[in-house]
Amino acid sequence: MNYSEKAIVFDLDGVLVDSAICHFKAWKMLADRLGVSFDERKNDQLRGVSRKESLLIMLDGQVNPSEEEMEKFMEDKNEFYKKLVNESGDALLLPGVKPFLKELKAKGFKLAVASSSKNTPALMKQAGLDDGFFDAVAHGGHITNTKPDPEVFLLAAEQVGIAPADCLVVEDALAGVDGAKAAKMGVWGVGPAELGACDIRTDSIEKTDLQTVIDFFK
Ligand code: B16
Ligand code: MG
Repeated sequence: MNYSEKAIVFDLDGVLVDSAICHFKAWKMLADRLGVSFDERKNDQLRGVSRKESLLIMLDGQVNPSEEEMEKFMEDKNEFYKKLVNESGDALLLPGVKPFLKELKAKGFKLAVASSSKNTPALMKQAGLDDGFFDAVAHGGHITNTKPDPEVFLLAAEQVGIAPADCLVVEDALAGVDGAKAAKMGVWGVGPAELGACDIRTDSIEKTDLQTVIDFFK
């Protein structure tokens, strides 16, 4: 069977690339500088949400900067984040991703990326995913409302020309799972976070059978 009328819509950070740890370290650097408490549990609330919302969650009302100061904080965090991503080199790409994408493509699926991150183009380039793997890429630079709003998922579906009901979203964050559900798409949850009810739930792309994805569309 050919699945050219179906799409798999991938989140980027935590699904295709291992940049979540770089976000954590960069926010931690800023939090330490500002004397704000920040740990992995608080960091979990930042997964999938925008840079500005992440800053507000990190600050947690412990510091109340002006708009101008917030812009500077976000710039500093992003510079440190980009440096960490750059240092991670080839390790940025998560294991098993490219072979799985090739298997899906061979079955005819349309493939898209839907990420909150404005760093998406640079990350995809570094991970070697900018070379014909995807039919569409929707990211934080294209949208007004970030996850859990469905905007980025609906944009990806529109770009590949597939109805939302025929899309399956791969996500590692609760904000993304909620956004995919709001877009009326199927949800495949990966990674360690508590994601609530999902149509498919696996540890990672590497630890997923192609048949599990195919069965979802049957
Ligand atoms: P940036 P995703 C999200 O990417 C990250 O999970 C989240 O931690 C980050 O705050 C957000 O992108 C914005 O990223 O600061 O690079 O624009 O999971 O939607 O691929
Ligand atoms: Mg993610």
